[in-house]
Amino acid sequence: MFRKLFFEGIPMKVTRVVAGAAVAAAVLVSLNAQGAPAAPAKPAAAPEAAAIAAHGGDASTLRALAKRTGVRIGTAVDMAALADDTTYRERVAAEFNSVTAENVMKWQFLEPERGVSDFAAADELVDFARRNGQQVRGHTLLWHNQNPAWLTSGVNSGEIDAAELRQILRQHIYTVAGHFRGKVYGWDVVNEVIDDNGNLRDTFWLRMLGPGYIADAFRWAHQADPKAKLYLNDYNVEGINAKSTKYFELAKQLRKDGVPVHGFGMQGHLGVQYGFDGTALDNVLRFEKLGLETAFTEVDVRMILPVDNPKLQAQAAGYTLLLQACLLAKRCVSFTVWGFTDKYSWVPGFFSGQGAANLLDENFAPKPAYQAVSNSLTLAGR
Ligand code: 9MR
Repeated sequence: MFRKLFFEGIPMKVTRVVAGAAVAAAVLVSLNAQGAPAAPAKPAAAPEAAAIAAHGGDASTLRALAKRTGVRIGTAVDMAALADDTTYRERVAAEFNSVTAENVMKWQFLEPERGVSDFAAADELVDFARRNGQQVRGHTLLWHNQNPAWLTSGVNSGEIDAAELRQILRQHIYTVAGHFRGKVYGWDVVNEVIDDNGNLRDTFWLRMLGPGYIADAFRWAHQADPKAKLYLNDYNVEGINAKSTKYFELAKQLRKDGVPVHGFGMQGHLGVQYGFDGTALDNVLRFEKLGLETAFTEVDVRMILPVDNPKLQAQAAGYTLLLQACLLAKRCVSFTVWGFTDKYSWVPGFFSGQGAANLLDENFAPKPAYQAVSNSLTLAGR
């Protein structure tokens, strides 16, 4: 499948597979250029590598099927499950070629004490990914949730004023994007900065720093890691609506101002009880017309429990809608699920009475949605 891609600003016709390989090579080169330990040409043999073969090998895993489409297939990773649950670990390795930290790259975990960085858990994920030939999406440099207590209490008490907050944010972005330079291929630079009515979200960032904090965050991230793809990321922006339209206007303005924004991330937290918005592809395409790449970054499709067959079918349709929008678009580079087994999912804890949002059930058995994703990738590949 030949597609028109823009690589380093030069329009070229390449297969997406070739483009993916070029990106991987660039990551290796940049690692070496920074004096980091030279990456081996092939990922070192690891127990997880055997798992890839054990789960159908190259022929049938999602990552093998996705490779033939040029769209990366990713999952959020729960580090506790990765440490404790062998089946989970094997499936992460076997099925996905991209990973996102579900939590451990958030500020709360990276700087629990002011001035003291703790990269241990995040580095573990980066190492796991390297051993298994996977790429890493960075999530997230700036959010209104999961910030360290010292930061939120300092802001709330007035101990940290606007000028200091700006310095703190800049330092955080330099430190974190700098630490992972060459190790993550992209960052959700700002997460959820627009509300459902299409206004800039009322957060302490906006109240204290004014709307310019968004452009600042992108500029600082670009300074710290000039090769990383820098993303706006949010939920309820999969279709054309007030919120996604505000992002469209914001992205257009930022690009016009020369701010280094490269991508639009649509989280994709859907629920079968709401139905699905058929404008997803049009939405993706309008962002791509601005010159941005796109990605589905946190897909899951929840349901009101108990599970039944019609809900499972609807769930499969929800996954399919978003995946096909990505496959049909020209510059949609990845499709990431927010967890892949119902055994570990944020959904039941946040939406009472809801769950079963993932591709595999709590025993790692594939649901119709897994089959649907697999079929879409199979049919889209070449
Ligand atoms: O899945 C994450 C969960 O473990 C955390 O407790 C939660 C805290 O708010 O964040 C979840 O991940 C969120 C992501 O970082 C941003 N988009 C919404 C995700 C689901 O809430």
